[in-house]
Amino acid sequence: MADGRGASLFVDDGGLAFDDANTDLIVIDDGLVPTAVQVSLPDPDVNDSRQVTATDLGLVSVLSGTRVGDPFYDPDRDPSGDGRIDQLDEDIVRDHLGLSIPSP
Ligand SMILES: [Ca+2]
Ligand SMILES: [Ca+2]
Repeated sequence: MADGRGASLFVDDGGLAFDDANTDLIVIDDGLVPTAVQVSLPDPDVNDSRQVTATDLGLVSVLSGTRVGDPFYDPDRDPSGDGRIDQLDEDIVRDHLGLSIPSP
């Protein structure tokens, strides 16, 4: 998106705002040197059904309280990608309930 001063911002996410990798690339181009920044975006579609539903919320909720290193921790059910499954992750899914994610 241009800011009116010749700078631009691109988000290259391979066509999806939410993807399996939980990371996306932002390119900031000031007209001189483009700079790429890797960012993490939440992925509320934890079962990759391309819809965010109560099923996703249940899959996250059942593992709430687990973290990296715990036997039941599952990174696919950690929408924030911070290594802990907690209320924040449930809130991310809840905030996106009903969202449909287009096919790539
Ligand atoms: Ca889903
Ligand atoms: Ca988390």
